[in-house]
Amino acid sequence: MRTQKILDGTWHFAFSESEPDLEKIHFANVLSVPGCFDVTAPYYGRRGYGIYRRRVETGGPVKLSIDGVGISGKVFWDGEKIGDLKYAYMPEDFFFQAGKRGSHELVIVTCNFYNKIFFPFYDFYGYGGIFGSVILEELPNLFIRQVRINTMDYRTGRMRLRVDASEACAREIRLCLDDGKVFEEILEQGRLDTEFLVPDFRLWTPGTPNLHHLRVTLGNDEIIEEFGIREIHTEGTKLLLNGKELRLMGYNRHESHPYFGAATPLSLMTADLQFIRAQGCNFIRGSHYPQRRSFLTLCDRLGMLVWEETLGWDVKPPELLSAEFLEQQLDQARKLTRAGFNHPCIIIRGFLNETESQIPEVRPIIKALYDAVREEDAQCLITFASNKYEQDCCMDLVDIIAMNPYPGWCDADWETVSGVPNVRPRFQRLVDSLPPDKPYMISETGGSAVYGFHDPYRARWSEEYQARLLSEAASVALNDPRYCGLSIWQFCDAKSYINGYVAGRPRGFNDKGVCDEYRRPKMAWDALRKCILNSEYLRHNGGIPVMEETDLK
Ligand code: ADA
Repeated sequence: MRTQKILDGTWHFAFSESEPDLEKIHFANVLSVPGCFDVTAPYYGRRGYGIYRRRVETGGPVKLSIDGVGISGKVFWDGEKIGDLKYAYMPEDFFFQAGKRGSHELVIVTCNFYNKIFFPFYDFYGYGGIFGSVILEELPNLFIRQVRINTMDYRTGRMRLRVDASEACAREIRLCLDDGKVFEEILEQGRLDTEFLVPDFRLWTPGTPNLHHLRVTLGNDEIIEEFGIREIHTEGTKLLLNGKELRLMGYNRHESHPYFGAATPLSLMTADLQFIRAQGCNFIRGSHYPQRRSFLTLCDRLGMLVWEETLGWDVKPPELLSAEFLEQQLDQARKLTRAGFNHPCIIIRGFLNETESQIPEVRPIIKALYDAVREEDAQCLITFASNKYEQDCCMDLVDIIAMNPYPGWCDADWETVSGVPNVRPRFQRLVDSLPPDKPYMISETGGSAVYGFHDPYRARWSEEYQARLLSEAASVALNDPRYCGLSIWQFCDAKSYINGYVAGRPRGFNDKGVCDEYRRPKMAWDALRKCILNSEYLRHNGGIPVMEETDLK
């Protein structure tokens, strides 16, 4: 097995408002990795360069994995640049020669200035720092670069396997399944493309998240890949998981917490997902950027279905139509699909949240992104979340239609006592306008509530108003077979425009969470639990039970 060094811990740290000269940096402070420097004194809310340094005892060929940074970064090894971290939140692997065995210097320069991929108008805070683990693996000279495993037939346990080696060589490769069946194959030109059968296999579903393991041995290199056997596809307006109707219910979730920023610890992610699952939910939309590898592993093991998407929020022309923007989106889409390929939890891949999909010029962009993802992954469902509703002209290009309607919130009249009665008719008009032959889900809907604000009039921004609004939305979408899914905007309040009172972001937060930013549930959490308990959705959620009233005491 490979020697793995988890480099998380206390690193030396320096902050600079301008591009730093690595030779002149004085590392006067220390910070934790993972961690966001801008949620930590004395750097609260500051924009600039956060420079992290530590020493590593190693040598020879290595792989360095960084599970996301913000907003961008660069990596240096003994003073030499080994790579860029161009995209916020994107997991990256760097393969390089670490030099002679001994002590080496690793520097990661992060930068939280906005750029042409992460614009300041995005409705979520642009955190700076190292969001996920930094891991170094020592490699032999010939090593396994990537293993891809996907289900070909869930009825027989037939899987497809692709292994890529570091060199275009012809070598024997040994595969061992769940520590039992062994089979040998030959790599050709550094690649193996084959199929295999898993004996005594167990399917992966949300209620029974069974996983299998494949040990791959090539010369002196060996890795173990975890995978699940499951097939997702659509049939008319339905989603099918392993041939059975599947409906989705869950939340949009940001990686956000007042103390951790986007570098949320695994224990918090776990608590979030367990809380969501306790409602009987089976789905998370990872809005609006790549998810951490640790989060996806957690979703695989817990049985949570995931929509993963590239970074991009309401980008408009001219940026949207520029060749540079498209190139970056395509690059992100390919990288992300490859990085998450073996995670059975990812059933939907998306891009360009709320794009200008009502204008014909955007069709080739959607098509190109669709094709880029499809080229990497033949099975996942591909889509984007639209807010162009009846005007959207790209619905024929995706596998599942996903819309973000906000009736009862964005359309409520100032004088109207309540916008809740708008929900049902608006949802119905939208459904009536859709192509009749594709699955449809509500990828976002919601309304704000300030935690702890109660009002006998059920005024907007009160917990009472939000609970009524979301109950109405859920009672429609969870009981009508025309909807294959509902994902509420959003799981918890998340930091956004810090001076955004006018933009409807009092406290500097997007307050549409069903919990506040410290995960304290608002009234809507229990209201939704009750809706789920009595819904048709529950018969098609893949077998996740709802937490009982008695367990809530
Ligand atoms: C959009 C967007 C979300 C959030 C939401 C809101 O639908 O996709 O990221 O900004 O609006 O709260 O208004």
